[in-house]
Amino acid sequence: MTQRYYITTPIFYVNGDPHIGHAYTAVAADVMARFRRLQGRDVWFLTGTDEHGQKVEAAARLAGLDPQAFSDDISARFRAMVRSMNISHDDFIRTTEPRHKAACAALWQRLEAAGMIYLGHYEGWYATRDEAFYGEDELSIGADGIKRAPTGAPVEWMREPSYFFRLSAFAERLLALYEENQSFIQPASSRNEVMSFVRGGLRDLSVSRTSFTWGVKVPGDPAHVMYVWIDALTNYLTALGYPDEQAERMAFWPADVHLVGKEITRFHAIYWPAMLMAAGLPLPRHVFGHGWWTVEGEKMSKSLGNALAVQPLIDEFGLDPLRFFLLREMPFGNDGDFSRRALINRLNVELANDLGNLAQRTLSFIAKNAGAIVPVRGEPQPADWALRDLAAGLPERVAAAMDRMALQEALEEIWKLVRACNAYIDHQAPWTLRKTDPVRMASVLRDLIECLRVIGILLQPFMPDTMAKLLDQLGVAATARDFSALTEGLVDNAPLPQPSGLFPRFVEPV
Ligand code: ME8
Repeated sequence: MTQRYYITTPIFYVNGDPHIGHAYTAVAADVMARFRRLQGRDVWFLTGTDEHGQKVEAAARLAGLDPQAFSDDISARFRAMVRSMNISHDDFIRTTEPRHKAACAALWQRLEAAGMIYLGHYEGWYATRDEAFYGEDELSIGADGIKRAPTGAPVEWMREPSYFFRLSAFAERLLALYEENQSFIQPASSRNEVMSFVRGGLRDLSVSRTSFTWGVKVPGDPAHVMYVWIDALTNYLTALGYPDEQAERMAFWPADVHLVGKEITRFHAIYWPAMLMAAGLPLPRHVFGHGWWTVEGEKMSKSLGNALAVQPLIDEFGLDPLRFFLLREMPFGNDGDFSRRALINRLNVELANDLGNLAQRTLSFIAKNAGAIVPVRGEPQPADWALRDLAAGLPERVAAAMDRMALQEALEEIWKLVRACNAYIDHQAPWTLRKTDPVRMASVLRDLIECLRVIGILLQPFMPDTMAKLLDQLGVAATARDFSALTEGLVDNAPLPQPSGLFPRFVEPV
């Protein structure tokens, strides 16, 4: 049976425009989804928008729109952003859709029936910006005299009737889960943080609000709307057809990975599994909290006006170079800085010079001097074996890195072969062999394009359009591009199309 793979991104708040941070998560999830598809797995990849809550209601008011019209507009911008990043999602969920409200109501009722929800009162310090309550000990008072959460968000005292979820009952079971499944929370830094938080004890969670109305109504008590995080987390089930547990797509549950930014790992690694345990539903296999991008050394924020939109970057640098940069710049899980200089440097060194040049000089040499056909191998020499071994072992090393979601490491493994090919072509010097030993020249060129084929196939998830172009130039049939075809080879003497450059060098406009 085909193994299933279900991966999700966070659903993004529609209180502001999409930016490079959102695109980052979407691209990383996209690379994982495409990689699994090429491995032959049955993939479901979900993204979407989170449209309820006080924050969205307030943003809509500021824009002079009703929250639904406001959400429709911003949600469409997120949809456009993921389209322009060439994201291969299978579904785009919106929490204002009827299917989602039905799923939230059903899950709520299931928790209530299990005795996991009760009515009480909530009072405490609430930060609207974070949609979260904070303990007194977490707050600080700024120079402006305003009380703030650790995130910098201003807080205000709130008291209201509220339903509670019996989160406190789950601390032991959650800790046991983290112990038994060591990779449930990744990376390790997030795991440690969550574990010490849970060890500190959990309080019951306030899961409804009466102070505003933009949300999913609590079944049987319409004065309350559900806390936006309860609503939001449920989206991962909604998209599979919950509450219809017979729905075909429910076979994708439990999710393999919830990919999120590290600031919301807590919600996914504590609240969500506790809710699922309480409802008697299977738990996701992994929660991965990736790092944060700053822009030119600064935190991205509305007030600084430095949130990078993706379209101008795609227009200037090209889509695939941008996708590449996002995953190449720092180990997946770490924070990184998005700077124009770093981006241009990566593009020119690793794409234009290393890979682009390798493909260009090999393929145009074949076009000019080897009859524009797939050259035939001769007697191998030791240098050939070293290169062939490196290429033959690469798929396994890349797959092992991807299993750990070490996306940057996967790229680094591939680049080891790219660099080895460049060293090989320099040492073997086919331009000299052309005069002295044409049989050997053909053999060298063949080894090079076999490596390019492996590189092109493995890089498809990262740079789908450009790698399609490379594989076209190598004459690789569309049916021979998934990972099962990696061990196959090119066909002796098959004609090769006219090559053209893959990655132009970026030159700063003067
Ligand atoms: O938190 N660097 O939505 P959100 C890297 N609706 N990633 C970034 C980033 C940055 N500077 N800025 C944003 C929410 N992200 C909730 C989620 S899920 C059930 C509900 C990415 O619009 C990153 O994935 O605030 C982060 O977790 C997400 O956008 C936050 O999006």
